[in-house]
Amino acid sequence: MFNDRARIRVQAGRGGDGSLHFRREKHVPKGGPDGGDGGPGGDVVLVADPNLRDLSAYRTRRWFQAGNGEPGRGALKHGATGETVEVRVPLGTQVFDEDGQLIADLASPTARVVVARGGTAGRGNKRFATPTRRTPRFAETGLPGGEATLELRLKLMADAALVGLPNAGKSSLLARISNARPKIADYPFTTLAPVLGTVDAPDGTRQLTVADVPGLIEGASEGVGLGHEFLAHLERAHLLLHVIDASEDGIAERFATIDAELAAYGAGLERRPQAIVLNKIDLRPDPPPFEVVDDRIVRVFRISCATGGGIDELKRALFELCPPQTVDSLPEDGLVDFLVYRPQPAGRRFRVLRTDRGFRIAGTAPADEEELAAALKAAGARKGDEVEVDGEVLEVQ
Ligand SMILES: Nc1nc2c(ncn2[C@@H]2O[C@H](COP(=O)(O)OP(=O)(O)OP(=O)(O)O)[C@@H](O)[C@H]2O)c(=O)[nH]1
Ligand SMILES: [Mg+2]
Repeated sequence: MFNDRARIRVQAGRGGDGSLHFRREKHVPKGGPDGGDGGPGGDVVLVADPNLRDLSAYRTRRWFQAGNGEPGRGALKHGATGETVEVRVPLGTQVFDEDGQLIADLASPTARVVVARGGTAGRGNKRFATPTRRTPRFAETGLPGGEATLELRLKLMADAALVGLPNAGKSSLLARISNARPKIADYPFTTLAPVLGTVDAPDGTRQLTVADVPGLIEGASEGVGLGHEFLAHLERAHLLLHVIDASEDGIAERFATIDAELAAYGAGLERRPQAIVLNKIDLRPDPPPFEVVDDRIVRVFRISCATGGGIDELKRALFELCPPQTVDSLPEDGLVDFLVYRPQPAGRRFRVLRTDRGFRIAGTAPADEEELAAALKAAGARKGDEVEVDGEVLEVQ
């Protein structure tokens, strides 16, 4: 099974609490404050991995939790940072939040996106010492880490993608030019899921990725056949290789059928450059000329996957038609490689401090009691503990 969608839940680590501690010295009843800071919580990071082909790993594993920061200790010992968790996803994975907003696009092989930020650590009491407050009897508690439910959707990254009716010979062509070994058979819908192949340049200096996508038929963009589910995988190909069986009549009509589906799907496919590949010329060595006039058509090839005729020329031309990608060469129709990170909602306007009697709220205490209760609970407060809010001592409910 090829899985191009998954839903995962991510939880970053909580920041470690600052330490409330005083130096112990002989003959000095209470030395100066020496409580160290906690360690920040670990992040959850999505990482693009060009070796992964789909999202099937996330059908069984859906929950990712980073490590909590460790608390600070006396003698100014700072807590260790919580462990970061990396979630590896195939190149071309897009990340959406629960409202369906795109938050990140892992479209480059080095892409890394923090999807849940570790909680800020609490500062130890040493940090709060001032000339007028030599013995601060409180320390900050750490903040909870971010959490989110994420929808992952893979849109394959390929330099070129093969499109065409079933049985046109798309998989045969991929097998001829690349390292991929897709299934080939003389019945329609042999290919049930996209296959990526790597094509080596004849001089060995470059490689291209070519995607073979299940055959399209009329109505594909509305869900007829198999192809519609996979049209999304064409979106990021720089060139479409439109494979047509040239051994039969009606080449221009079959071109138009597929082209109409690309246009109906939209998303830039209607503007994408196309190379026409007239296949099976062994069965009809002299196919009628391809006379469609269309400025998206960059080349017309005549090949036979059965005999290998025309394959070398096509392979060479592919490297000319798919120039090496640079940031400047990316077209403007949505093929951009971008990374967005939406920071967590604005930080809280208060902090929970741990005191030697219980807890204290510093800053602007929230008007919402539930928010306060949740923050206290996250800081480790239990029922009956004392909490000082705006100079008033309350009991945690
Ligand atoms: N004679 C001849 N047969 C070919 C040629 N190319 C492909 N075929 C045959 O055409 C049939 C279909 O080939 P596939 O490569 O599976 O076609 P496809 O476009 O991938 O088909 P789907 O995956 O079903 O969309 C197979 O029986 C191939 O052996 C060719 O150049 N000449
Ligand atoms: Mg196929």
